[in-house]
Amino acid sequence: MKKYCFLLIFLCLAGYYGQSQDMADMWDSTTTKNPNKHIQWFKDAKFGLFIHWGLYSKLGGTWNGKHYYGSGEWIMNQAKIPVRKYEQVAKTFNPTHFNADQWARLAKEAGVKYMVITAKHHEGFSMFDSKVTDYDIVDATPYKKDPMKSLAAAARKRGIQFGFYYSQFQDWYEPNGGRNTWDYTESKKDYQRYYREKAIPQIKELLSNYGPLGIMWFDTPGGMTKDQTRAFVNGLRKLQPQCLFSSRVGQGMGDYKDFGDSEVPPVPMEGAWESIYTHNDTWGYIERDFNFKSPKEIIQLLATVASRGGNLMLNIGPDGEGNIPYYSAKFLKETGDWLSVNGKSIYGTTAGFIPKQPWGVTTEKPGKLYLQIFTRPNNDLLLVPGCLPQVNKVYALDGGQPLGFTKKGTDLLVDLSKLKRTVSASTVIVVECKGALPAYQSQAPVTVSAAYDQNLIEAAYAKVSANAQIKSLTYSHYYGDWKHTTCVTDLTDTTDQATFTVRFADKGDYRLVLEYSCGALSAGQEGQLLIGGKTFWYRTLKTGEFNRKAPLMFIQHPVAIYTVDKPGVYKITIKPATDGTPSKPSKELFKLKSIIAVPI
Ligand code: FHN
Repeated sequence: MKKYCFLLIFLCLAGYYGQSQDMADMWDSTTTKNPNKHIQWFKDAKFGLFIHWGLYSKLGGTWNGKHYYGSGEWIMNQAKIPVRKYEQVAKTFNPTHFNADQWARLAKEAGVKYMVITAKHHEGFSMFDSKVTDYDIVDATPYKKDPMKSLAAAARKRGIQFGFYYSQFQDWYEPNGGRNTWDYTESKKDYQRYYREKAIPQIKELLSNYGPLGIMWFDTPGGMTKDQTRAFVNGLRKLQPQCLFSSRVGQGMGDYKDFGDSEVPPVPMEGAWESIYTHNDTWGYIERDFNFKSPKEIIQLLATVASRGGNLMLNIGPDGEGNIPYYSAKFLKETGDWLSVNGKSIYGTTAGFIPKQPWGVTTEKPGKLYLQIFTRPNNDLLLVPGCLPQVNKVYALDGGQPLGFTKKGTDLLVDLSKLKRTVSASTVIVVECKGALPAYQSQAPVTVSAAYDQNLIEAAYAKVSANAQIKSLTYSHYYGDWKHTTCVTDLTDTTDQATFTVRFADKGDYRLVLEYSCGALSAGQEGQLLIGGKTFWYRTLKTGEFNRKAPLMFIQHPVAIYTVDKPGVYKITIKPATDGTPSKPSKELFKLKSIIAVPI
């Protein structure tokens, strides 16, 4: 039953994921029905470490004195550096500070269960000892050693699955590799020759010389038909049948789905999948990028991804000397400290059956529901909606403090007053039950309560009508640091509506704030918010245009104060106030990210 609920959600989101995003979209949903028999370790792992390390790490985002912003590993492409100049960087690449043991120890302390490192990124340089080319770390640099050998061994020694990232199509060094248009003419390239002469032999080396690999992490597929991709996959699989292939091998193949960079599905998703984020805004090292996610952000992201059934692989970018950025090491260790106490609520769990609540998210194991509390309720009474089977015991995971609870209808109310007020990114409460937990409650109303400073009613929970859609919008702040925000779009005519089913748990007055993005053409239009038979009017405010290559700005626009006389389930509808006319067609009202309900 549970399985079908997930499938239903998956199908509902088909439009959401149907648009062209990163290559990650090409994952075959049949994999969920016919999974690779070696997938279980991956599904249980939940937390992985991604490492981008190459010649670009030496450049750190600067070429010829000019600073480049965005993703450091793209500097060759951004600055259109000719191959013959770029290859000179290898002569200065001497990462004497690299210490495989230190890196693996950090990974262990961070609590990751797998590690994936760039063997060859789009720049074309091999960070391993390759007999296929001399453009590799052993032959072309003063370092002359193969760091991948020692890293694979050090990771394995600590029980961490080891894997390689390999850019199988984009190779800006090779005349026949994909996407170097500044040195070579794309139309003259023979991609098959590139696959035959470099990519396939090198991937074979990786699969043959580094022991049992957990993952081959492909990226940005291209230049192969579906049949060619199948032959490519089948040929490589023979070398290490247990090694999982990521969905970015392309053409709907792969053993698990990778979402776009920095993307999490807004609700649980069936099958094995992974969200990939980088610690700051770049994948490869940039010396000017200090936007490191705090331990709190990492932990809450990890718990959120786990609550939807997936893994988080978090990237770090060591520099050209082999140093891991100070804040990456520090914040990863702090994440590991939290995991060492609360790991049971993450590793080996599946998605929680309760949708996101104002206090946080849930994960589960048979007979156990883990409440990940990001925000403690002001009244210390935690409302857990959703028809739990017989509850035997409720306690804090850290320290085991038993907590009082009562059942009220289909709700469980947990008394947190005995719980010490400690600072934690997520305080985990365990609810032990007798019997199976229910299936994911996709139809449950969004909870709003006066016990929180604010309550988010997110676009993903809308029911849309007519032409309105729920879409994941992809954009970037710097070059390549993709962001994704789920919004209701195409609210153009009065029949295009977004309706949210909301349960107000407490009576009182609530300020309703619309969080939206609005371009110049949409600004100044009138919209309505309908609730409990009342209509509230507003005029949209300009924030800026939606453009994949620029930040998508959102405004928080208070539009109503509504008095909830009686706790219960209410509908909130957002729609344009008027239809267009043939002479003055209406425009999309805005791109709605959320309604924020603020108790006043
Ligand atoms: O273009 C690459 C990018 O440099 C980085 O490696 C990311 C990581 O997922 N993958 C590609 C873009 O999706």
